[in-house]
Amino acid sequence: MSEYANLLFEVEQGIGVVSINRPKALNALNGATIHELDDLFTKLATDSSVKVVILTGSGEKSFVAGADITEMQNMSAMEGRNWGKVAQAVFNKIENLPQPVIAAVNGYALGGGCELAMACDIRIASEQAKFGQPEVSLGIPPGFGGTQRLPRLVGKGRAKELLFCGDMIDAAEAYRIGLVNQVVGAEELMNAAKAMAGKIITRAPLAVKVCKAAVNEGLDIDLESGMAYEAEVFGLCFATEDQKVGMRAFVEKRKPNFCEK
Ligand code: CO8
Repeated sequence: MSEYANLLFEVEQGIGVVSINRPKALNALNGATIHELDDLFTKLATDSSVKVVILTGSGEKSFVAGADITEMQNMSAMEGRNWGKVAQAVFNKIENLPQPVIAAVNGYALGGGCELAMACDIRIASEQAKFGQPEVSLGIPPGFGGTQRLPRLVGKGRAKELLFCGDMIDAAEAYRIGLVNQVVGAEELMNAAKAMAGKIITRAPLAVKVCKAAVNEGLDIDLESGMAYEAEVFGLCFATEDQKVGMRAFVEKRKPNFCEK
């Protein structure tokens, strides 16, 4: 039995699969689910048996249909602010997890659900997935990072259209504007996510972690500082066994067998 009321978690061949599991509420994020995500991702950060994480939603209909509206309905301004900050910190933890995180978006990814998918490194969507930031129809703006991550992914103009109009877009449109990396048939979604995770696992783990950290760091600083960061971590990787293993394997025309965690 899962130790969580609202999450399922399993590990198979180094891939940790996290499913938000409140299908009756279309996997809406209530406070308990956010706390469980916090707990699980805190543990994952130091779990060397998990090389890549896939985040998805239980059931066929929804990835996550947003923050739980019934729970937010009567919040005061102070409660809303605090709730937003707590969830933002959890989403930041997911974004900065040392291991790559792939969102397998199986259905509705609305409001906090779209924001959760955007906190992941890569998004693979089923053809049935729908994305949107409908908060303006509820009298609020996004509060779990949507106003910040959406323009970084799709550009300012497209982000503002999605934020101001609150309309849903389908997976094909999400792909067209760069919100998702790949669209696959619903039946193929988990296979596609696992195939990508499996490919990443064959690459040098430390080098992958460094790529993630450098992209995340670099997007928050100026280009020159980002380049300096890259030069540092590039240099550090020459002190790793994986650099020796990888380059020796290339020269000897065989596949590398990386060892660093
Ligand atoms: N919260 C709570 N319950 C929900 C949510 C939600 N976000 N979404 C769906 N549910 C529940 C419904 O109430 C319903 O419950 P019940 O069966 O008990 O009536 C059940 O899930 C099934 O939903 P529907 O009957 O509505 O299913 P439909 O297929 O008719 O519609 C939709 C599916 C289109 C996804 C529809 O459910 C919908 O519009 N949901 C809300 C989407 C939305 O507005 N999401 C954004 C929420 S706000 C948000 O995420 C803000 C994040 C930042 C907050 C910052 C706070 C400080």
